[in-house]
Amino acid sequence: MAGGEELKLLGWWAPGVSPYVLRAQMALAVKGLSYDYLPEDRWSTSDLLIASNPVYKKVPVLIHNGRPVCESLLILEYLDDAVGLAGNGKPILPADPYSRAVARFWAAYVNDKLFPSCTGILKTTKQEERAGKMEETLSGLRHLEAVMAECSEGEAEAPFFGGDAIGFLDIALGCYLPWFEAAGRLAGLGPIIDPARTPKLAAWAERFSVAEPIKALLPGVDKLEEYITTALYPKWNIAVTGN
Ligand SMILES: N[C@@H](CCC(=O)N[C@@H](CS)C(=O)NCC(=O)O)C(=O)O
Repeated sequence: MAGGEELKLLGWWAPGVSPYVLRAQMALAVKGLSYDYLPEDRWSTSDLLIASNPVYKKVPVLIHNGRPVCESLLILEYLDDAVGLAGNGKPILPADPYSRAVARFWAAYVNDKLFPSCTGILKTTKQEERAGKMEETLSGLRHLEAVMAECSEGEAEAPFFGGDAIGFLDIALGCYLPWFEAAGRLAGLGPIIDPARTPKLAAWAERFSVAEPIKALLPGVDKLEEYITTALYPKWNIAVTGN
């Protein structure tokens, strides 16, 4: 990339399906930064990944001028903080310290509570357990509906959590959108983000999915479903016909 800065992103072997890698890619695209994408091999962990993220050995890892930054949310923060990485200069985090803290709170909630509830739907075929995980997921989405309602309150109605532009929470949550859709379809539960239940969130999801530069990065849900059924169901001991 320009200015002698070198960015590499260590990514997942199947494109588009890792929400964490997608999150880093979304942030790089929003900031207009170019980078080399280095996918991991499906069957073996590369020496570069082991050296770059020796603690977790997970992707994404952003390597900036040879120095690794691990953990997708930290990569987002780093992209705002790193001197020399101007890109288009658009910040991801809000400028106001309180709004930053709130965005970080919800991003952590989405990571630690909401997404595990959603994958919980996929990790069981027992109806009762699945219904419990669905209820947990819906309860999480209701919280985010309230956050979106606050953003779209008053005269200056904002299209995104980040205001007029895509920001930290938009990317932190938006990288999971294909997963919500795939989970609803695979579990036969219909749309998980449903305009009838969470209208503001559903409208946000629609806007985010077609926004530039996000649109081109989102994987087709069919592709994600195939990945879940062929690569993850066997790991989770889920029979493909077990819906
Ligand atoms: N908390 C990490 C999670 C990253 C993660 O789970 N990455 C998966 C790909 S989706 C991975 O590298 N898995 C490799 C493994 O578990 O061996 C982040 O936000 O970056």
